[in-house]
Amino acid sequence: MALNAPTLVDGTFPGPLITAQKGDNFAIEVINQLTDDTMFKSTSIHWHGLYQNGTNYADGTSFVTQCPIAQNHSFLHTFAVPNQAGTYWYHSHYSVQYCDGLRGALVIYDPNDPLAYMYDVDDASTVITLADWYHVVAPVLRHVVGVIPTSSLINGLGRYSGGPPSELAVISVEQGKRYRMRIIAMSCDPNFLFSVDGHNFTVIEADGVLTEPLVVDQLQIFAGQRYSVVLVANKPVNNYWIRSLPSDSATVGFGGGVNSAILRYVGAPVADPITPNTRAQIPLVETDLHALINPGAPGIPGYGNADINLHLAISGGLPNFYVNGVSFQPPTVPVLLQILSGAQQASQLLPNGSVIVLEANKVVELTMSSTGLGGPHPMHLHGHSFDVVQSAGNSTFNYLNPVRRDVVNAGSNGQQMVIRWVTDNSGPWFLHCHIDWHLDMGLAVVMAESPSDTLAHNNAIPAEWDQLCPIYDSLSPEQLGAEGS
Ligand SMILES: [Cu+2]
Repeated sequence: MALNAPTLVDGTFPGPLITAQKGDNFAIEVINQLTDDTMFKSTSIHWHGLYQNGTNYADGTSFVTQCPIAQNHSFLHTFAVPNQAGTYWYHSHYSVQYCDGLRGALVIYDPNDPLAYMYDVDDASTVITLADWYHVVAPVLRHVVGVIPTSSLINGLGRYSGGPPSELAVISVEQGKRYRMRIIAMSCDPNFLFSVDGHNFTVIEADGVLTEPLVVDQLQIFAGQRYSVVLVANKPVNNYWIRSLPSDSATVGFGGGVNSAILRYVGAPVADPITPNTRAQIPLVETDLHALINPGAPGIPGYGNADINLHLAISGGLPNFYVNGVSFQPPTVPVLLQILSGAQQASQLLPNGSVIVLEANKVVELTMSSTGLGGPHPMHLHGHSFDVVQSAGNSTFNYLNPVRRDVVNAGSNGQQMVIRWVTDNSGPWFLHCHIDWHLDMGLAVVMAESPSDTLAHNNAIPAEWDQLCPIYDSLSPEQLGAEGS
């Protein structure tokens, strides 16, 4: 893929859909042709949701797993994805660069999907990306306190308050068919309330993990999250509004087709829908979602009964967030390079106070509580899915069959969430708020899994990776672009 003007993949927003079949090996070369001096000119690309077990160096996380790719350089990401299928995405993981457009969908299809009997159509036409859009570049916005997006885009199209009645995204369906819609929240900030007028739909996947089918008529999806839903086109031939109400935007409501796309049955006129917005009757509740395959959180059930019981407290707010009192600042030397160079203890690893060392093959139970402002915070862990044993705002625990995913809402002031995973993937993995502005304000830590095993576990690091830091570190301010300012 080529990154080019202004900050896009192959010149489109969202970037091109990457598809694969379950079990495929990936080889993706990122070619950095960014030239716009008002934006960031270095980059790195993260493949959101893919575990990268044994290929931590290909995770694409600037200053955690690699140095950024400099302008006019490239980096080949080779990795395997055994045993994962579902809805993923890719985006810049360099400062707040993805807010300027560097984001796209990635879908791994399973030829033996156990839920394939539920739908007839699952292709590029049923991928639905929800994004926020800013009319000011990210390197400027990151210095503005209290940024809100100008508007939202569905599959790259949308209208904004005071703007022209531009074209909207159209999802075409044939009456009688069943569609697997893959909904991806690739926003930098807002979560979205997603619904389709006149239609219920059945959730079957959360963040790349199949769920027991659950019928809803609205879902809230946080930045970084994905859902597959089956929509049955069994209503009269017509146009219906698809609604995606952002939690935060300068463009509010649905007047004039803002925050909307069109579900158009074959045979319906080419016209905007006139369907009314109705109150949700059965909105998605996260605790009603259950992993379909091999359900159950790892380890001994019961709060505090894991091998490693961690508590991270989010505090602060604008302009700085803290995790257990420390605001994350990217280190100069990527954490992976520090580990490969011999640093193994938390006390040796930078940034000081932001790296948590975990022993290998242990069950981790992480509680994240929030006392700061700016929530709800969608927290994303690289390198794993996790079981959500307590959802924010919910007092009950579920160790038997909780939802398994890779981004979870940690809630707002006074709330907490609890997740579990197994440390079976040696390497440094970022845990951060997926509101990109919050990440930039320090809402992140690094989980360094078994540093003493990292070299052996990641044994195919290419020579090209070694060159990223010397090249990046030698860049002039002009070559850096706006981040040099
Ligand atoms: Cu946040």
